[in-house]
Amino acid sequence: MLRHKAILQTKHLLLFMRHCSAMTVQPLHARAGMFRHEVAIVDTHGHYTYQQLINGSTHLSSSLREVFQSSRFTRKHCMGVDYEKQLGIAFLCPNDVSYTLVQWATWKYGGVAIPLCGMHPLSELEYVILDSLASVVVSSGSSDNYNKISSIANKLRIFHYHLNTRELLASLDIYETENEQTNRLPSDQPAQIVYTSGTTGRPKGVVVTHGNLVSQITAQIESWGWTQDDCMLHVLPLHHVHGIVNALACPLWCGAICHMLPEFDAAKVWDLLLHRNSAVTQSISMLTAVPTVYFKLIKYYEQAGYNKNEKEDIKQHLQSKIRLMISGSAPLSTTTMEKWHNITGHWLLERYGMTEVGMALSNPLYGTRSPGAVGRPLPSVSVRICDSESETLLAEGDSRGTVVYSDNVSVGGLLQIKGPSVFPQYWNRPAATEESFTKDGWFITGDTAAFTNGTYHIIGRTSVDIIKSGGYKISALEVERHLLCHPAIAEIAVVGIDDKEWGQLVAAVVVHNHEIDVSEVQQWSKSHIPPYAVPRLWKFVNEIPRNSMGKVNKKALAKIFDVNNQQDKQLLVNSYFHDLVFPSH
Ligand code: MCA
Ligand code: AMP
Repeated sequence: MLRHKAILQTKHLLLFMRHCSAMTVQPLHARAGMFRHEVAIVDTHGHYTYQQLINGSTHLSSSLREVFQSSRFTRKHCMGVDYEKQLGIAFLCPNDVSYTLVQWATWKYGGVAIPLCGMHPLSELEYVILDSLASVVVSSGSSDNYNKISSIANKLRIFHYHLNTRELLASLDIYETENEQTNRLPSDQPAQIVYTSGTTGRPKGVVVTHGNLVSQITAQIESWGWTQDDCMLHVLPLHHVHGIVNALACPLWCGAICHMLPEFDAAKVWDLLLHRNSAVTQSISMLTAVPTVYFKLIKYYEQAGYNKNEKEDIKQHLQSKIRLMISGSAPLSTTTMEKWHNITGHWLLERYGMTEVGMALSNPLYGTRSPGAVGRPLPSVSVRICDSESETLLAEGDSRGTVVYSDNVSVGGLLQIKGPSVFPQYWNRPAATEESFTKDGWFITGDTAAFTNGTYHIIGRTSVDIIKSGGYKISALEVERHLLCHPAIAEIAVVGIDDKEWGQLVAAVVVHNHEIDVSEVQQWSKSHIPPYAVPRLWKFVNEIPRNSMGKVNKKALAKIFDVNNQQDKQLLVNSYFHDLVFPSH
């Protein structure tokens, strides 16, 4: 009864929000009171109700208030910067309930949540903390998280607040009422800053407002038929929109369950999908992941050597228990889609999104999901495709339909997006913000798209310097910039090489100064760039070919890696690099 009431309330709220032009929104955390006694999060330590999330986050919010006031004072005086208006709270939490508690506590305090990534080297963490002008850094979980944050906070003289697990768990059971003041927030109030790779410069902070968040969440709730009975399996990192919004905020918005794994682990995911060895009564009904995850799940299944009956049982279980499996963040190959269908009986629903806009295009919940296509605009999202040279409008559409203005739209053009889910600005970067929007306010995605047979297709990117590997966006220029600091590297060009498992592999063409040991360079790289950005393929040359303007033709250069030569590739990927250590020339 309660559940039905809550679903009805959700529907009314959605309708209300669509039709009113109020300048405030009910933020995610303010909805928890509707589902108090339901389980919200399951993690490796236990399970937590929505009331416990209210309790823990309200308690933490009060602690942060005290910390914030003193730290703002400290920073103002020690660095001479006016932090009065910047309520940034950067946080490094594992994938467990503490992440949501910090996020909600930040919002209850009126602050901006800036999620950090535990895999990033210290220099990268420090960069994000400094660039975002965070005034407080919060950590929870392992001593590794504590040590990393503590060393940066000491260096930058920022207040470090570490959540003591025992205290945190105790706070969950101290009853708190909601904070009336934050039950509605201005829709343009920043909720979070998510860092994403730029093409040319350092990573940029994408400011996402509460209005953006609500719009991004509700578009998914409506398009993908979310209900309170759903249980999402969460296997993604929590510093990107896919993990933050699609896999975590959506279930919490509608009173469903988010079952969080600390990290992706194929064996554990299969166990949970099949509801094996699980102490949890609720079985998984949804999964959202990047194509690499599905590739790895298929590989694990194939290696398990199931017999015919076992395969049938698996398929039957997944067909009866799982409602929807979604893929995105990178192109899904037809092979992966078909293999997954043969194993599970499910056609993956592929959708297209971006940190700056949330989800924009999606295959249908009901009806045919075409391989290689990303479907149509989500509710409230407008998209258009413009000719890449003349900028002529080729097609424009929204969830009601697309008008085609030119047959050239099947060849492809620049994809642009507009709507309430689109971010307002890159943090502290007015020039970059201005460059990213057309004069009439459309966000320029940098992706090339076509519209054929009633559906959109992503067919490439405008810049070869953006690589997508394992669903992560990597700037080739950033990797080059960092690796050039290695004493053995004289010149470097980084390119993305197509790969069935990772989508693209990061590859480096290098001119070296003296004898070079690739495994040493790789190890060294890990303290400067995230592990997923470290080049996996290496080629050593005497000279990197350049045109008369001194520019490298990266498309031509990529051919140096013969992807059809499996032996060569295997050798490289497996890091038997000694064969590749060339004498100095
Ligand atoms: C890791 N390895 C790699 C790569 N990453 N090798 C080649 N290329 C890579 N990119 C190697 C490691 O060095 C290690 O090798 C081995 O693979 C296992 O590493 P591990 O990190 O444990 O890998 P994993 O856990 O299997 O990770 C695969 C993953 C992960 C789960 C797919 O990459 C991931 O979580 N990706 C999701 C990123 C994401 O959320 N993107 C969304 C952003 P060795 O064992 O030899 O050391 S896009 C977004 O948010 C927009 C809005 C959108 O549209 O969604
Ligand atoms: P990020 O900047 O990390 O949010 O990644 C966004 C980028 O991921 C987009 O600009 C696309 O290039 C890519 N992307 C996301 N979903 C898809 C998809 N389904 N197919 C192809 N590319 C995608």
